[in-house]
Amino acid sequence: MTRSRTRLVASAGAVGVFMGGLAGGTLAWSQAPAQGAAADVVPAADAANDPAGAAAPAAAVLAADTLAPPTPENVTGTADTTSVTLKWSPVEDTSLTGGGEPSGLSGYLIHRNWEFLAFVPAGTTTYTDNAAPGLYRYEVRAIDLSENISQPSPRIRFRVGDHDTTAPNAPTAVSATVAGDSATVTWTTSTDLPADTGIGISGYLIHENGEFRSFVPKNPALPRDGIEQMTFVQPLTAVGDVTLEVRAVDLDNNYSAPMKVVVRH
Ligand SMILES: [Ca+2]
Repeated sequence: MTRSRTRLVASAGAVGVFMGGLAGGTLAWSQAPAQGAAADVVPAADAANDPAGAAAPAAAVLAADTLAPPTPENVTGTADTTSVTLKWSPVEDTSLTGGGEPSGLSGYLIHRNWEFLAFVPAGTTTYTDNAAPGLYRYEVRAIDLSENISQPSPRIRFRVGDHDTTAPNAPTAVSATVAGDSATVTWTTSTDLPADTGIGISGYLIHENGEFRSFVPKNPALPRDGIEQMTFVQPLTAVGDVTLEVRAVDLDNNYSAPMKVVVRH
């Protein structure tokens, strides 16, 4: 069975755009339309009816590329009061064992807050999102000319607009038990505020009798701020009744009210 794939090839310098179709044993695509002309979509020859393949341009027939391109790496960016600019390292749609011939890179897919935002053609490795003030998470995926899509890059987060000046919620359910010269401190994590535009929790500050002792980073495996238990073993230096405090701090260094627990050491 041969399924056809059609591609519109725009004028020089532009990117090919897929119009759909399923991957199969043979790929074929259209001729380049004249600039400004309607796209001239030529279906692939049916191999069963045309065993010689005379109707299909030989140069356009490739073994199916069924493997995704590599995941974009080194995704970084900057944000200001009106936009986020992303950049990443270029991806090559390399030949991989068992995946057929590489079809070549089509470009990159930008997702923002888990929704598709933009397509960036191959050869370009930056994208500027002119976004309203708010908090945004971005992912970059590579897509090849056979519509294989890579895994997403690690998610990165930016806040557009003025700095976050609102403290997170305080942690709750703070408790501690002492063993030897350490206290095992447990708390329920915080959510950053404002709820929709807060820059996000950075971690937690531990104080002992009013003195800063430790910074405990938030669990990086937790993609969004959320409710979970955290545990940290804090060495104790004071003796007697010792007051431990846990504060949440956000990425703009706003910190919450302390939640206190007193232990005997
Ligand atoms: Ca905040």
